[in-house]
Amino acid sequence: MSKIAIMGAMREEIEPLLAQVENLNRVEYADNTYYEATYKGKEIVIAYSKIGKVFASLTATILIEKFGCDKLLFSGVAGAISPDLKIGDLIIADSLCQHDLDITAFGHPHGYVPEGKVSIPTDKALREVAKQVAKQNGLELKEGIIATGDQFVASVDRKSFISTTFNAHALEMEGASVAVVCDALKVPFFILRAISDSANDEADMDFDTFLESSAKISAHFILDMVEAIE
Ligand code: 3QA
Repeated sequence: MSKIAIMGAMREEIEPLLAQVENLNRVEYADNTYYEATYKGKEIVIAYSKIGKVFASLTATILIEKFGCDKLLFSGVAGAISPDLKIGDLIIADSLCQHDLDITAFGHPHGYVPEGKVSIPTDKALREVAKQVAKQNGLELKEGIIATGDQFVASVDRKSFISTTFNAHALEMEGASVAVVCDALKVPFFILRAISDSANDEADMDFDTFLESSAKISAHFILDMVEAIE
């Protein structure tokens, strides 16, 4: 049977998960806390990484290499790029890219470094599970490209750069680094985000207002997925 990692970036993103799971066991490791648990008879390990790509890569690596997780689900919030994404809407990543990775001075495209990939797709089977869960619950699930960078985007200019350069529909600060780790270690992964703001000049205010409610929407969906995963 599989052991499923569920990660978030901020405490608020995993708290709704911790409230629902059973047989919680805290493990302190690498300056962070990992929560072994079960949900509907399935073994899971939950952690929040702290914000940004570096912390997220560290946590994803530990969930896989130390805890032996063989699938990884990310649950959290994101800033919307597409105007049809409203606060509270769910989006799953088809693929992810790093919008702040830039060696364009050498003629390379944005998001690319030698021996790397501009875009990394998520696991198709997990995306199918998500669509099935959405259908069962009568929920709308958007699907698209998610752009990741070590910046809280609160600017229409930056947002439109990310939109035109990467065709991205939403943005956040961890997904693509989790993708790099899971792709390299050949672990199927899935990234779900509920919109907390629109990455514009009101983003900081909206984020503070909607972090908790949107994080909950994402977390509850993820738990339904855990139940549905074979
Ligand atoms: C933002 C969180 C980080 O983990 C990425 C939320 C939602 N809206 C975003 C936006 N730009 C980039 N990312 C996002 N997550 C952390 S900064 C605020 C921290 O509060 C996704 C995301 N517009 C600290 C309180 O002092």
